[in-house]
Amino acid sequence: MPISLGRSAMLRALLALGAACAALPAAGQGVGQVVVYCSVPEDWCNAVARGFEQASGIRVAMTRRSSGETYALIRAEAANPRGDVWFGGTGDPHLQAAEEGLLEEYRSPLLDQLHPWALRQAEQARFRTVGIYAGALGYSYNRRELERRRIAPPTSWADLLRPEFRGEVQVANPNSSGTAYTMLATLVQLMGEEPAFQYLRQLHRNVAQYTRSGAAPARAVATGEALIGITFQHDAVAQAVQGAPVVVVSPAEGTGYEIGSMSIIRGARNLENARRFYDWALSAEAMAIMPRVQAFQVPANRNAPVPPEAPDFSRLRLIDYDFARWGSSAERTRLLARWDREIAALPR
Ligand code: S7P
Repeated sequence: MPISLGRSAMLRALLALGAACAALPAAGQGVGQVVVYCSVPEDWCNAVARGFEQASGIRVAMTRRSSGETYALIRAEAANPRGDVWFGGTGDPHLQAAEEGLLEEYRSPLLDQLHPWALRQAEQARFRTVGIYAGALGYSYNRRELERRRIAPPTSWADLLRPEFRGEVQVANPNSSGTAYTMLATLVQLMGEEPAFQYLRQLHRNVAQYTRSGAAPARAVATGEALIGITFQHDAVAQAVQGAPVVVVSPAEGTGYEIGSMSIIRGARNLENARRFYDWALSAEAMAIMPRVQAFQVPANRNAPVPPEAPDFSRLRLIDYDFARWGSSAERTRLLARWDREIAALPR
């Protein structure tokens, strides 16, 4: 039955229609926002935010913190989550958060494009996290400074204890930094727990400072502020390609590695947008951003280009890092508490 409207009713109806149309997204555009907690370097966070905004029309509110700090924040906000996605950072705290019920299960349609190691990370966490890149641990030294002081280059973990490196080594605090936790868990797996803590006690004498951020020691080596920085190898490569006199070392005894991860936060307020971000971030297109911002990890999508600067995993002496164990809530909490008690508290 046709409906007839008076003039003012017609005007009201037209205004209402206009307002409704203005609120609708144009074809192909998303609405609203997604809140991303980012644990990779700032440049990469910003490039990812811009890339997703362009691809989706969804606004990204991004904040950057180290891996351990982001884990602590998500835990503190669990009753009232403010973040939607946790992008990047070492996999261990993602696994711990998954186990503690802080993350949302999601099976992206892009999972079948990933390398087995990235998928294994997802399976291990019952799809509450996923691998997005892999990076090997190591250290770097300032070649120019070593030559000037006529110090023989270090090649192993053992070399870092040499007396000439007293007060010359930087590494992050494993509570805030995923990189430094990877070192802690790596040494325990490589040497056994008691010898590893004995090693860390000796290393402590040579450590100038424990930084908050894991990659900061590589920057300190580049400027000559530190002789040696323990970081992921790709973070030191990023300094070397900019022309700094930085030499990257993969320790002779062997070393550990990370599966950098991504997760959706449980109770995400923008869940649909979080899933769209997650799918986009797993694409080869999104991972192609990495080398453009000098992120030289191995990307998880099989179709994404591997930067030639990325350390070649097949040539590294890697331990069989037990992510299930060292990413578990019990072990990560216990190891960090032991490090606080027995290492951080030591005088130098
Ligand atoms: O710089 C890249 C990278 O090394 O940073 C992440 C790291 O966990 C964040 O820094 P923190 O050590 O301070 O937590 C790594 O996942 C990534 O490869």
